Amino acid sequence: MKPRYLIPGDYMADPSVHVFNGRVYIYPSHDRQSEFEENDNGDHFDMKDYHVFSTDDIMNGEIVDHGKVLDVDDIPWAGRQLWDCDVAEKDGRYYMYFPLKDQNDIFRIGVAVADSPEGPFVPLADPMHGSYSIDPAVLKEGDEYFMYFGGLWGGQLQRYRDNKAIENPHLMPDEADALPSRVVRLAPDMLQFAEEPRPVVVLDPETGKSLLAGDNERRFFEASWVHKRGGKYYFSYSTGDTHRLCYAIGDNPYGPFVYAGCILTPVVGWTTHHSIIEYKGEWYLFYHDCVPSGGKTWLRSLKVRKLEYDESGHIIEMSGED
Ligand code: FUB
Repeated sequence: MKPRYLIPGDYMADPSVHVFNGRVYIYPSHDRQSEFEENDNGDHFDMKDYHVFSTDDIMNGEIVDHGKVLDVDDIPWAGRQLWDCDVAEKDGRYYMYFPLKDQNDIFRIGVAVADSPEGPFVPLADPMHGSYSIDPAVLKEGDEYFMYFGGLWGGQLQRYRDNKAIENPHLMPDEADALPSRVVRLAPDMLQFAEEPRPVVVLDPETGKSLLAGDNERRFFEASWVHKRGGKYYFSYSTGDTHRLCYAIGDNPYGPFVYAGCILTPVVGWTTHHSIIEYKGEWYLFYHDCVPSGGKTWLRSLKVRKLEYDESGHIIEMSGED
């Protein structure tokens, strides 16, 4: 079955997708034409609001737009750039986690709360204490919730070591361990971290050691997502400057995860970003590309396709050119 463009009338990216109350809810970034030139800092991703979409038939059904659910102008601590968000449900309330630069141009992660998966979401007055960088993705595991986050370059992860800002932000040398994504358990009120974030280590299956910073074809760059299948945890992510979606498999939400392969080869456009869900017995990959905008990397369009596993539980690699 061919991939489907989900929202042909607008530019949406970075889909975080969940099933709430039997229905599929899509929480994307909302791309727009920016006055900023394209640069390595990502200034051209100058998004200002979020919409929520839903459906009960992923490949063929109507995609309902529930409208604008959060605007940067309503966030008290806002500077600029609403990047990839995610939403988690607990006890009938819905918590949207969003990365946004504060008034010092530093990415923090904020929370906004709603009584329905359709929003609208009301933001808290301050970002989450101890939060940094971008791309929050939340895994619900029984009564506990784990947030994965982080992104290199414009996502500012290289500014931090051991959860503290360093004086001279820098990437690691090629022969050092790759800078990892982070994982943190959320507090029972869902509004703060319950602990210090920990590194999400991706191991090389050959050496049993961390992937190296110079292993650009396989190491983490941004766009964390975790799904569970057959008792295993699949940590998937973008390799950034090599434009691949890759994954690694672990036995618990904290990892470590063992590198397992490529999910999607490069799409048209610089960024690649996704989520994976099971719905009505089938698995789906939600992602984006820039074909409809003629390759403008800041004007991305949402896509979905079916995802399959082989008998050993490995994801069958797909082409981003399809
Ligand atoms: O949409 C802005 C940024 O681009 C996201 O936060 C990254 O994951 C990349 O997709």
